[in-house]
Amino acid sequence: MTKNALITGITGQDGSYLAELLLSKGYKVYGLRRRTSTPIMDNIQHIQDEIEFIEGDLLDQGSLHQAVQVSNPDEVYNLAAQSFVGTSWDQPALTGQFTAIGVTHMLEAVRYNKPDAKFYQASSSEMFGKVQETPQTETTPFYPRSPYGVAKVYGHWITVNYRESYNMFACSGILFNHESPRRGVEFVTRKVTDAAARIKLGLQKELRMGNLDARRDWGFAGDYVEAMWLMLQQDQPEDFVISTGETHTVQELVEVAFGRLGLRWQDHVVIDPKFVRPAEVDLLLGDCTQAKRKLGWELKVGFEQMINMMVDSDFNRLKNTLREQLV
Ligand code: NAP
Ligand code: G4F
Repeated sequence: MTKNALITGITGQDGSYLAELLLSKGYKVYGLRRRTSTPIMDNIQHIQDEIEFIEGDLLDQGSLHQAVQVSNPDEVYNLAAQSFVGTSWDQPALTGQFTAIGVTHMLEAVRYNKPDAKFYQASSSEMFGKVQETPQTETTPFYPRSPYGVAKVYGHWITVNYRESYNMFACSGILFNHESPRRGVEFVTRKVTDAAARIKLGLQKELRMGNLDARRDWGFAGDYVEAMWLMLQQDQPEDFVISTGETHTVQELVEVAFGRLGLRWQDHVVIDPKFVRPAEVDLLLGDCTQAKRKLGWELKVGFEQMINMMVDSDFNRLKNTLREQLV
């Protein structure tokens, strides 16, 4: 029988890859989408005719009740959030409302309307913040370092609480950074790959950056959405760390991206205090042994391969735009 899935955050990076995956498995996919004056559908344009969109917002409880009633989901993937850490210092209260309280709104909508639906919460390695041990596992204590991280800790624990209070199948994926050509340009990987391509094409001269010493465990978003799906195919709800088990500095990322286009990064990168954060997460490195063992999850795309993919995508996109402008 066809399964129904409801995805919040469907227009985002992960929402788009997850929708593709679920459609390929024969799911009927419903996507919660905010009304915007100028719709930005870049990530899902190619599959938009296969998705049933429901208008709603994490802050509007009624719209979430309706979304669950209309979609009658077997599985709910709660990916919507204010997801940019930098912005969370500029808009801490809004980040708390979307990224923390929004999770409770979604859980309530599921509890009232479809309590047997399986629920996935998009938790984050940002919750480990000032890391208490390395590598980080499912049992590493949280020590968030940003309003975003604090909000995600709330979202994580309210999901655990609904599981324990109401016996719901509710679980969290503690996902480490994952990237792709569909990543927003404000995040460091895409900012760097886009800038390297612009510099190569003569559209830009310098790239202004913050802390190059921070270390992240970067994987490919397409691999990570598979882990989300696998978590909801289990008999018992359980939280899992999803990561590559490798860590790289921001400088290494810059080296790979500029190197792909034969550029010397030192000739272009300028440190700008504007991009240095009030409190930094210095090092993230995940241990996903449990996900490999219990879910059978496997990583397919490595760090360099992913950065090269992003650089090539940005370079080709910009080159085509330039070509069209010349015609
Ligand atoms: P993203 O590209 O920023 O997408 C966020 C999505 O949330 C967008 O579709 C956005 O819609 C939607 N949204 C934001 N506020 C909303 C609201 N009030 N009501 C309804 N929808 C709202 O993020 P992503 O990288 O795909 O990440 C997906 C989830 O995983 C997020 O919860 C993020 O915090 C979490 N996460 C991400 C990573 C990572 O490395 N990517 C790692 C760990 C956890 P609009 O298009 O209308 O803005
Ligand atoms: O790419 P970022 O903005 O990602 P960050 O803060 O690690 O958060 C991402 O991953 C989390 C999982 O751990 C998600 F939950 C969250 O939603 C998001 O997807 O920054 C990565 C690192 C930071 O240490 C930052 O200080 O890059 C450093 N950085 C240095 N210069 C910069 C810049 N980051 C940005 N965005 N822009 C810079 O110019």
